Amino acid sequence: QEGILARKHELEAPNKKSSSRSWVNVYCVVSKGDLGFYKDAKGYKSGVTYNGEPLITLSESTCEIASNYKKKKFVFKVRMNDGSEYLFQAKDEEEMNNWIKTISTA
Ligand code: I3P
Repeated sequence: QEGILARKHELEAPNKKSSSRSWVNVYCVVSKGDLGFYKDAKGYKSGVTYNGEPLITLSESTCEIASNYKKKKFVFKVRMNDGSEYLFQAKDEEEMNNWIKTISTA
């Protein structure tokens, strides 16, 4: 699965807020058990990740609806085993549920 999602880096470690906290649109790709972020589809094709960020290993991550985040709708979160956490906003409920399913089962 791939597509554009708005992303916010919420935590960079357990209970440690990220210093770069604005929402940015990133091109997200789940492939071979990893979640990767790219500027756009072209970036994905050429293998250049957004800001050179490493891929996220989804077997070591959890994904769920961000029910405590009230400012936007259709927001879900991905937490890595190092305690880092990202929020993602989908365009509607169906898209959100598709991503959660893909990320959770990858
Ligand atoms: C952040 C930006 C985010 C906001 C965040 C701000 O500022 O406005 O949209 O999160 O608030 O720090 P900047 O763009 O200067 O980095 P929300 O959209 O969730 O409010 P926060 O630090 O309270 O999370």
